[in-house]
Amino acid sequence: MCGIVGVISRSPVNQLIYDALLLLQHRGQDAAGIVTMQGSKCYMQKARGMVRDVFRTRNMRALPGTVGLGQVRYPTAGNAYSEEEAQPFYVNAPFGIVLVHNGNLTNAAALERELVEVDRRHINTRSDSEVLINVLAHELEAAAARAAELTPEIVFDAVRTVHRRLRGSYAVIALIAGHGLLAFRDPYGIRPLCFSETRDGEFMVASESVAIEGAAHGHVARDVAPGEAIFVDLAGRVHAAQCAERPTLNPCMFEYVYLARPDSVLDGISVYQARLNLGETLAQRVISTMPPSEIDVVIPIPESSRPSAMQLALRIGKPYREGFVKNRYVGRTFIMPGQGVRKKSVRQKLNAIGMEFRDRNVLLVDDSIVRGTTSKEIVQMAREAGARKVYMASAAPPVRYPNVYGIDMPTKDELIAHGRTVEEIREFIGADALIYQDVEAMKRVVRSLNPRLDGFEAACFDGVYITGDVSAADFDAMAAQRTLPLDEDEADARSRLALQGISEAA
Ligand code: PCP
Repeated sequence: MCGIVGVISRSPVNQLIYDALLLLQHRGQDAAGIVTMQGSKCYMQKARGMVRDVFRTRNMRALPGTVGLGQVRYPTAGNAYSEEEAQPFYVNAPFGIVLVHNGNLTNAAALERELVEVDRRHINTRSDSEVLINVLAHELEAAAARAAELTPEIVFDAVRTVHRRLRGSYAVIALIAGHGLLAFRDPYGIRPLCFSETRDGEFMVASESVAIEGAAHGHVARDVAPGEAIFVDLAGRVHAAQCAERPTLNPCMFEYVYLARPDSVLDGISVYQARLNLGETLAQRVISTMPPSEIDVVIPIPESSRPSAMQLALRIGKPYREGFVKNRYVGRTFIMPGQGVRKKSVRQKLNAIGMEFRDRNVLLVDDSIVRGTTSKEIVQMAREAGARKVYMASAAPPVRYPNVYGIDMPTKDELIAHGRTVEEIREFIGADALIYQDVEAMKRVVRSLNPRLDGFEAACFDGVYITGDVSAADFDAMAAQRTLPLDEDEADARSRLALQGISEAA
């Protein structure tokens, strides 16, 4: 999972891209990058770390131009710690292309072989985004060779072939030097991408609507459709074409559960409303599991669970109280690379307000339980704070299967719900009761917000891999691609930096 943004404007874009990346920081804390273009020359700054640390004034001054891209990275493939794998990626030929990608290619290994053996291209890193830019470059070169100039139709022809070659999830923004900005989305619409156009000729495309509204004070025109490509030439003219054969709209359910900001609207669905709806159905599960009279208070595990917890409390008629305070200077733990850092972070991230727990039966609500790191610590903290009974509810169903489409859940063994019953999970986290959302109810209440959806990519909950091409061998390959363990000193240093939200690039 990453956050990406692209802009074509009449004025310098460096600050606008920076602001948009800050608004997308929740999608990736590991690395950030911006590339701008002036004339046919590219200017790039990328490094490991958070946005505020990667771009200092001197870096911003060195990013001139009215066209640009940006990315915040949360690594799911390749080497999480490699600086070279920070995006944007650049290839020299044809034209000069820079690219940012959010998603995960499930056939990256096969594509890499093809690129090297057949297409005679060179791959330098383990990143699937480098594979993607090379596929795009190869197909653009082939399409351009058949015509006198690079028209939008030629670009779309190249994207058609790219769709035929790629598998998995991808939302992509690329700049083609001297020609314009290209954005496209995989034929299932798994990862989000939306855009805005203003009357004064500014075009902006981003992973989430919040980046457009917050950074450009613009209004989202619409989402890029699954399989669609949009090409904006340097004069600001917008061209669009459907480039996939059978596109369907199946956005990633985990975006609504956890990844996206609540103030974003993705594929016509307000993330906030989706979380309220999840709280509503979770309340029904609670009521059918235990008499609400056994609960004194409902407490969210900040941040993402708040809307669901609030709605649940309202529905069961119990007070909603803030029992944990989140240290705003600690990042999101789920997207931190490394279990050691994540575990250590929970207690530094959250602190209990004793009076909300003492002698009470508390119902803790989280958006999801993935590895169980947070719930186990939190239940313990609630008991230490004096709770009589600690019940736990998850607004998402059990996460039982790996995600192969860009969320860092690649191996089943690290998922607390894989191969365990709810009772076994309850025992593991040490709660007095554990109540999960129902898979079908989750899909129903989120889909009710946009019936035009064909469905969801919800493999981590239902085990259905929507692209239909994921085999057991692919899981093994992805597990093997996991970041190599760090030595102890390095892990400790990085853990300290992550907790402080400070990058080495600072
Ligand atoms: C994540 C999420 C749950 C946790 C982690 C689930 O919190 O909201 O609390 O993962 P686990 O079972 O593997 O611990 P954060 O990433 O800290 O983000 P937020 O503050 O948005 O809830």
